[in-house]
Amino acid sequence: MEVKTQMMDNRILYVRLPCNPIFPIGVVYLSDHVHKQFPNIEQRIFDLGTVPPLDYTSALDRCIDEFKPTLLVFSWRDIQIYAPVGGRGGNPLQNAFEFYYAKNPLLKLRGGFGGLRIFIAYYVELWRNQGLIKRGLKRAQKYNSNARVVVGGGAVSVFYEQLGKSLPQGAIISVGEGETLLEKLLSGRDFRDERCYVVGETQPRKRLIHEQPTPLEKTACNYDYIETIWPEFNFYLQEEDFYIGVQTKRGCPHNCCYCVYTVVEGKQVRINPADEVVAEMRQLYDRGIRNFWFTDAQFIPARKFIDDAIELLQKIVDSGMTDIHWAAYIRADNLTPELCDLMAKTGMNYFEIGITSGSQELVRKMRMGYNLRTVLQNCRDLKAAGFNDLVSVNYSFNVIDERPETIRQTIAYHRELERIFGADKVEPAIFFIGLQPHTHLEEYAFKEGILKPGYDPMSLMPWTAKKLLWNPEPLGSFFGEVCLQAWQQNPNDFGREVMKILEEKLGCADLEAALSAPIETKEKQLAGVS
Ligand code: B12
Ligand code: SF4
Repeated sequence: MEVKTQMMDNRILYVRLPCNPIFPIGVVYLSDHVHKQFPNIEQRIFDLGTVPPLDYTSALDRCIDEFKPTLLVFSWRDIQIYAPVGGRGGNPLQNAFEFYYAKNPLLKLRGGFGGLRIFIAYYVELWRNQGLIKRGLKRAQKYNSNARVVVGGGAVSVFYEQLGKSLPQGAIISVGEGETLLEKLLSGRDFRDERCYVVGETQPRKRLIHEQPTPLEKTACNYDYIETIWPEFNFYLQEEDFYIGVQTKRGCPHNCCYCVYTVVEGKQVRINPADEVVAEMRQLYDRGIRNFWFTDAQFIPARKFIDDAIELLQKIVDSGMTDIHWAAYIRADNLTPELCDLMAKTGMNYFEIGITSGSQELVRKMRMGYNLRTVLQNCRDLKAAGFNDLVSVNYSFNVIDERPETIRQTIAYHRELERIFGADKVEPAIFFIGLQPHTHLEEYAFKEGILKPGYDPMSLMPWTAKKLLWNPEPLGSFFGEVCLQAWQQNPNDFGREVMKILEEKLGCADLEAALSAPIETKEKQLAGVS
């Protein structure tokens, strides 16, 4: 199908598909970029994250009838729901664990029912979103028979291969950042060299997701313009506890075995100029925003980006925005005392460290590139710099080669973090890895015969979900029981309870044992799978 749309005739409607009300930074950036390239194109943002579920279809219809778009840009943020917290329709991890591991038949039954509820909610959501895309396109074609649809966003980037089967013919499915794809599409150029494919026309190229994104110099988002195309913008300004997204860089150079960010965003780190980031924050600040989430895959991806982080934070200080707070994913191995000072001074009041395990041996086997000793030292520097807020430490047990000994090491490590920050300030977030396509862990699962190529990573069928919710035997049932006990004993402080039970059952190692990893190459080590 030849795409030659007159750029002046384009009317673009950005539809953020239903989602918890997280600021829709993706569509904001896309529409800002398009406006900078094609100032005369009419655009509108429509965020279904702010619409009650019963009104989704009628609100979408109304918006299309009113705006009559020629191009529909659907942004789909998340699909996967395995989290140790109450998600949409219940606590998915708890239900799955009750169903898989409970010995008590009543609990198993409850897990089964809870799981069924989540299973239904998950498929209803998938079908509903696909339905909204089809419906939107059909309706737009009533006004413009050439109307087209492009679909992208976090969820699409992860599941682009699967989604092609259920989206309308001619839909363009996009992986990763969408700015240059839209730019090419709107100027009538061939866009097929971008990370995308057209449903019914081409199959996704092999390793499409591993292709590098087209370089792009990011400038401050123009919120004066955004508020003219987004009638509901105020929704996010009213609630004081919203953390509004600001991106300071793209890309992550690491190889952590379970992580797909590094391919979605690419390994090449591209820094947004500090002045532009501050100018963007200033516009939000002037609209009353005080909480920012730096939406980077990692705020400090490696030591060589420390200077960039320092420059940005120093410019925030110089800007006089002294009463703000910010949060981010932080690789705490990449801090210096100077950076720690600036982090505390600029109001960082929450961060997540994804060390995954407190055992240096396992951290190495998962290819995470962390030195746990350095992380501890940097955390001490951060505390000394005056950081006195919440740290969420993400642990995922049982990823690879977990043993009682490595669990004891994780406990020792966590207790040391508690000594540094205070036990009430360090929140152990216990995740189980949801296996994602295009990761080293997926390759490992193929190699070990746990999954077969061609499996459906979006399936929530109990037999597939049990494998994707990574918790293999021999320790799988043990962790299952520990988690069930924790939910029973202290559901509101699940993470700390899990740590407590593990320590009661297995004890705590010497910190030194956690920090030193004997160098040995084992067959199972992920470093061998490439
Ligand atoms: C930062 C982040 C968070 C922060 C968000 C903070 C905030 N206030 O914004 C926090 C920690 C809160 C978070 C939480 C969750 N997150 Co999160 N998060 C991310 C992360 C790292 C960046 C997202 C981001 O904002 N990027 C910056 C913006 C500019 O990019 P973007 O929105 O993706 O948009 C760009 C492109 O996607 C594209 N694009 C977007 N839409 C469209 C549309 C079209 C047509 C086109 C062409 C392009 C396009 O262009 C945009 C501009 O370049 C991504 C991973 C990643 N590296 O992308 C995961 C990610 C989005 N999260 C994900 C998930 C699942 C969640 C949770 C649901 C986890 C959970 N199970 O609890 C929760 C949601 C919590 C809730 N309350 O509902 C998944 C979603 C995919 C999936 N697996 O289903 C991702 C992709 C991670 C992953 N690989 O699994 N998250
Ligand atoms: S887990 Fe973090 S550091 Fe590792 S590859 Fe992913 S984004 Fe990068």
